[in-house]
Amino acid sequence: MKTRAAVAFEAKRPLEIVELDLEGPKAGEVLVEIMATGICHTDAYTLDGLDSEGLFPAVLGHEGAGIVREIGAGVTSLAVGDHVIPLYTPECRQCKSCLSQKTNLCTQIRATQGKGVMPDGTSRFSYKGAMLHHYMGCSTFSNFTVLPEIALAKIRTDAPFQSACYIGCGVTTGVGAVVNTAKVEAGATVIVFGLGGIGLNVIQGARMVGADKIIGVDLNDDKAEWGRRFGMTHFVNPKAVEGDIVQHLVALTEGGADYTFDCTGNTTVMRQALEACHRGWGVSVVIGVAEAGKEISTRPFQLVTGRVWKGSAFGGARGRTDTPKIVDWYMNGKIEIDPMITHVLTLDEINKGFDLMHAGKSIRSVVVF
Ligand code: NAD
Ligand code: AHE
Ligand code: ZN
Repeated sequence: MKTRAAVAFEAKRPLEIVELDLEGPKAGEVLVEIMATGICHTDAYTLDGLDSEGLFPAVLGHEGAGIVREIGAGVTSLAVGDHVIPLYTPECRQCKSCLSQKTNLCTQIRATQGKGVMPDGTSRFSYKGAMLHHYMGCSTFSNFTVLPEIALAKIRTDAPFQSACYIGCGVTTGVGAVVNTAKVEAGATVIVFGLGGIGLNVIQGARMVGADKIIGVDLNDDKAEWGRRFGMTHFVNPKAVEGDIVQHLVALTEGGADYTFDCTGNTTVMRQALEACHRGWGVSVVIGVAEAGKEISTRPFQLVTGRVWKGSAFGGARGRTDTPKIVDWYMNGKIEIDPMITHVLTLDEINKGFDLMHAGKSIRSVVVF
């Protein structure tokens, strides 16, 4: 079949809207009509050539919601007409990782996902006879896409696609990092570095679990109002701090935070986030994705004295199990999504979404097909 899609033909070049060829689903696969897709900073990072796994040409996009239009042989858990969220972190419920119950990082199809192909090693996308790569196993910047059954979460049909798509990455990543990874408790002190599409969801997650002090840190003063809107109690712009930012935050939290979260992808900030944790028990969670070649460092003494450095992918959420529950949280008013969707675009306007993100003028841009 044919499908309209935004294609990244090369790094650092705007996406091109073209009509592609899409092969139908093979055994264990599902054809999905994408109804809406968010633009996450990770898409921009890959398009900018900063991802060590980045492949071109590719159909990017990993934050979508849509409808099952066709199922391949052997698919049993989904039917035509089901509403779904594509999962870049699938859940096979059979691999060592899934069975361990210690991680959400299913390993069943991770190798082929990283190579930009389906589990059988081939791509379903082509343009003028040449193969295009899938991206993060999702490729939601295409009106139609094919995914493995284990990489789709079935969700309730009354959830609007325009909001539900954000649960496919940003919302789950931020709220999940609080609930699943850090397990923040009521009364805790939390610092969030980077108040974008992910950081604001960490803030609302911290509010949801009853954190007392929620400090937001961002270089962009415009983000202060955004943070307050979702539960932030204090705002710090490092540019306005005289002296050392870590000392400033440690003083503000009377010895350091119980939990800190990096939502910037900047390795210097990741170190600051660790060092702003309380001696003896503070936990710092790395959410931000750093560019290829970057490394983190700190004095080992920071860890010897009880601070803990952790990472979180997709908020520690088990895709097929947890994502439908987060949709319920949204539908029941436990979490907010709509105010964070600052821009709704057509597929033809998708590059504008990247420009708005780089200019710090959007929280989430969503493309509606
Ligand atoms: P975004 O562009 O919407 O927000 C980033 C925010 O960080 C902006 O407000 C920016 O002003 C701020 N910032 C940048 N540099 C800063 C600095 N030095 N100090 C303080 N603030 C700074 O991006 P996003 O969509 O929220 O994504 C944030 C990060 O999370 C990215 O690195 C993205 O790749 C990553 N991410 C990770 C996961 C995961 O599963 N681990 C999931 C989604 C996104
Ligand atoms: N491919 C990169 C790493 C990119 C990365 O860390 N991705 C996150 C999700 S970001 C979503 O916006 C993730 O889930 N990582 C776990 C995984 O298995 O990819 C690199 O450095 O090679
Ligand atoms: Zn993302």
